[in-house]
Amino acid sequence: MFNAIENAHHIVLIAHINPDADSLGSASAMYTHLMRLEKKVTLFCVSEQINPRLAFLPWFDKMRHQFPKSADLAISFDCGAYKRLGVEVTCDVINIDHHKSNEAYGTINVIDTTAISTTQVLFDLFHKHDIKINPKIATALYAGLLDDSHGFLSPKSDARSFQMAAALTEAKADISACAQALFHQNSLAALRLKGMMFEQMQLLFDARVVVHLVTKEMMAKSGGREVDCEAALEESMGLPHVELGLMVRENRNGTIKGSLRSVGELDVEQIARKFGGGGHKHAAGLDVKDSPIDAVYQKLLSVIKEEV
Ligand SMILES: [Mn+2]
Repeated sequence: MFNAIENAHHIVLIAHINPDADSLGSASAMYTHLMRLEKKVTLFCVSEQINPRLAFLPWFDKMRHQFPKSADLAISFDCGAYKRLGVEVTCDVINIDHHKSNEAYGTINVIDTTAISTTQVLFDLFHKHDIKINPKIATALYAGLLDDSHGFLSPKSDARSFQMAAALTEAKADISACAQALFHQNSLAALRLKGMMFEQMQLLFDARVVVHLVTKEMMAKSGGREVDCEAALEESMGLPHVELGLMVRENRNGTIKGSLRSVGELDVEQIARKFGGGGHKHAAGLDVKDSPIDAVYQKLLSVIKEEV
């Protein structure tokens, strides 16, 4: 993989559609490393609206939304499905990820499904190749670790996560900036949207399933963003008896987004896959085009009914 980087002239680092701290953090860390190698690098994401919470990540302002024609190597981060790149890539691709559902679409695939975050895959790679982790890289890697482990509260957190956190703290990661941006910062619009979501939330199947329907009207009235919806879904997973959570949202562009969460043995990735989506055992998502929200919701419910 580092050979391919060595031989490339113009490298594009791809964060997936609607990037999170893990995807963008990985790309940011690699950007810092490639700058040190004096490579021509472009940070790319097809989404023009990127969660402003992530603005603390190094090189956030370098993000471009036009795929550069002169690129001869692309590296994708945290991107399990080819379509999540949001662009047709004709050059070689290095696919770095931790999703079980990864399609291995890369010319080179570096996939570690035991890693809690893609930044952990990258951390291990840097470690293996004796690549020095400076404070910028440390902050970017820590951001992905903190977010994907839900602030180390996820049951997937283990000694390896804490060892990585310790190493990054020693490398001078700005851990308080990460905590502030990813877990403390809030917006009035996000809180209003959350209020509406809790108002219409329903408990089904003996209160083992919690469901949220988010309409375009709710989004418009609250002024909340698409990324704000997941927070309410995750909070509702703390209800007694709840084993599975579903959020179905109507996006501004008319597509429907489904987000699934589970605790314990339930595997929501299996459910998401039936709808062309993917993710992890306890957190998965899917996108549906040309279908009304109620139809998607009913179809999901009938699949969920079989699982719980
Ligand atoms: Mn991830």
